[in-house]
Amino acid sequence: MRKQVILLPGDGVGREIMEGAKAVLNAIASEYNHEFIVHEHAIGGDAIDRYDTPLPEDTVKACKNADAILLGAVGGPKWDGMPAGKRPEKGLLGIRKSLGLFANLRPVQGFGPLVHASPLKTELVDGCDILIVRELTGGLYFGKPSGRSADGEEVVDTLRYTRSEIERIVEKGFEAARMRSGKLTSVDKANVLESSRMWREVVDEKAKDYPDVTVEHQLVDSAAMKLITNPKQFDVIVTENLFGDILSDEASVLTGSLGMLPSASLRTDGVGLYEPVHGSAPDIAGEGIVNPLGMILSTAMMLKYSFGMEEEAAEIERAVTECLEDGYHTRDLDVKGGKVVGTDEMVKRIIDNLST
Ligand code: GGG
Repeated sequence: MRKQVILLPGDGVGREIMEGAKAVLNAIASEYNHEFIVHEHAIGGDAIDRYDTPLPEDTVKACKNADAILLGAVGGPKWDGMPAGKRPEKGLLGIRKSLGLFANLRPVQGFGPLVHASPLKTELVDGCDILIVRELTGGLYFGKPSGRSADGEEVVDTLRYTRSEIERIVEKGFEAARMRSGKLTSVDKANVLESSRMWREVVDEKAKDYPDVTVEHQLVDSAAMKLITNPKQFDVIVTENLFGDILSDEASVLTGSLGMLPSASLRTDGVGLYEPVHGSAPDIAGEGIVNPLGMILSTAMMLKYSFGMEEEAAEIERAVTECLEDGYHTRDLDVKGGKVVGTDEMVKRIIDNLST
């Protein structure tokens, strides 16, 4: 197969983890006789430095013509003082919006060898397998008005959703639940927010089309607590943009490190953007110690969801598991008796494990 992939390394550790993804893609290409045509483009702070905008037109155009996109991370203190329109995160939000990528899938899966790396009790996390389905192009991150008054004394952000925006993401949640255990937890704040009340209405309405799926509603504050006190009650969680962003970072505790979590941002036609859930980690950028697994597992998600390469994706996941079973991990993971290695060695070991 021949596929066009755009690489957006971004900022901080973004470039280091993207090198890992490229190496894994190359290895898969030669093993399976695929051709991945990769082109790199700027986004985030890197794009601000080079082109004075977090999302150059050229980047958007290239992404619109691609089969899939891999993104590293954006942001960092260097751009903290920038006006709102010139913040690195604007690039990330802008590319998701420009491509209409409304569904963000964030699997939270405990890898066997890491069961003791979580600060939570082993019996709580052992066997945890949750899929967070986060709405990605609406809600507080995009609602207008958003800004600061002229005297700087008042600020406003707007939480806005249309019924059809809610319907399409809730449908993704039901579809995912149907493919898994048949349980869907919808998370909202319906006791306070009007948007959440409409969200709940839509979920109840859609539930009629999915009699095979059991639905429950949870308020976000309670769900946040249960996610770390009784995580195994969850299978698929569907929620709006901000809640999904926060809950998935929280859920990463179950896996031992935020560095482990991959994600896919999708629309309905298979084109997708794949990125680790973590940010640019400026405190460790350039040190060669960042965990590349969230990025590599995102690459596996790209092969599976955008290119239908189930076998290749499964092979990457197996190679990652084997590497962890052999005791190798980066510094962010607290595994007793394990061997701490740097980013490049971790990538090399995974590649060595492919096709063996
Ligand atoms: N790779 C993810 C990343 O760079 N995250 C930084 C960020 O700004 N995240 C906000 C979001 O995912 O909505």
